[in-house]
Amino acid sequence: MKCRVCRQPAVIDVRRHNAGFCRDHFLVHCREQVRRAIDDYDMITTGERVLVAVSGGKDSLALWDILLDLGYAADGLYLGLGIGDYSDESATYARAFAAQRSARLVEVDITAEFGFDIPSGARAARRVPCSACGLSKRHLFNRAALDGGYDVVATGHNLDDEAAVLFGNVLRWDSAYLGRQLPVLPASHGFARKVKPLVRLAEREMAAYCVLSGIDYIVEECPMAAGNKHLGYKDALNAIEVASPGTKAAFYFGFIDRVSAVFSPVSEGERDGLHPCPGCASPTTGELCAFCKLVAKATSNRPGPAAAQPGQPGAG
Ligand code: Q46
Ligand code: ZN
Ligand code: ZN
Repeated sequence: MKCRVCRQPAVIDVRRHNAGFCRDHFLVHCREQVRRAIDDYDMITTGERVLVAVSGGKDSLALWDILLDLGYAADGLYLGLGIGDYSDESATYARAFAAQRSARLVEVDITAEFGFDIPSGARAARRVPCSACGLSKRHLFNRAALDGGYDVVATGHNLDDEAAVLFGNVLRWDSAYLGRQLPVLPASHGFARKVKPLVRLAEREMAAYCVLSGIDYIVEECPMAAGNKHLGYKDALNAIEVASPGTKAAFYFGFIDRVSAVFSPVSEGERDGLHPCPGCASPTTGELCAFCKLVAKATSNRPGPAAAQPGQPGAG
């Protein structure tokens, strides 16, 4: 197979585009897909400050790299989740990338700042780890963006991630989630704007992007991911995609462009009942926000007053 652009030998084929690319034109293709996603959905305006949620994995590091190449003022935010060796190792990749690109990496360590780690916090709160982790990440990314004066939080969700989440939400007809499943969530009521600039790129393309541009990333999956429903949805969609390339993109973009508006009033209604959490001032519909409840449960049996006080290294 030859490169679609220069006719030199291709190093990768992208079946849903029915195209091969040489190294250089593949990197251009990835940047172009991100630029188009940003333009099509009005994700980021020139001059805005972007906070990239960085995990040390291929998607978030590729996203950060591309945003910097496109000229955006993009800092990274790494959350130390306390998931054993996986967290220690993923942090080293995030730091190494930041150093290599002379970019600014903000770090928040959940154990040091809030007195619990995700595995033990999830057990104490009787939640599955990914649920405790997901709500913590959403809360802390939002907090860091608002406190740091960033205009927008960018996450590395790719086409495979978004199609799998959509598939799960459609299987359950979860209308509130369907209303929120957009490539851009505008800022409102104490929420920073959230954008997903990788929605036009598949997981395999992000791995190839990192390999071809010399970005080292953590290859191991998070050990807590085993049994995660989304992995099953991804496998199911991959089987369909092999037989019929382009189906995943048609499924996701068909929903975004033609169906999602039907569901948005449901989630807009959800935002109406919001008020500031008495614990942390984040918007919530409950007495305390989900993160403050998690912190309270996760630290309720810990001795000493340091557990829930932010900014005390070594607490917990
Ligand atoms: S980090 Fe957290 Fe993921 Fe690990 S515990 Fe689950 S949500 S799998 S992206
Ligand atoms: Zn080429
Ligand atoms: Zn709170």
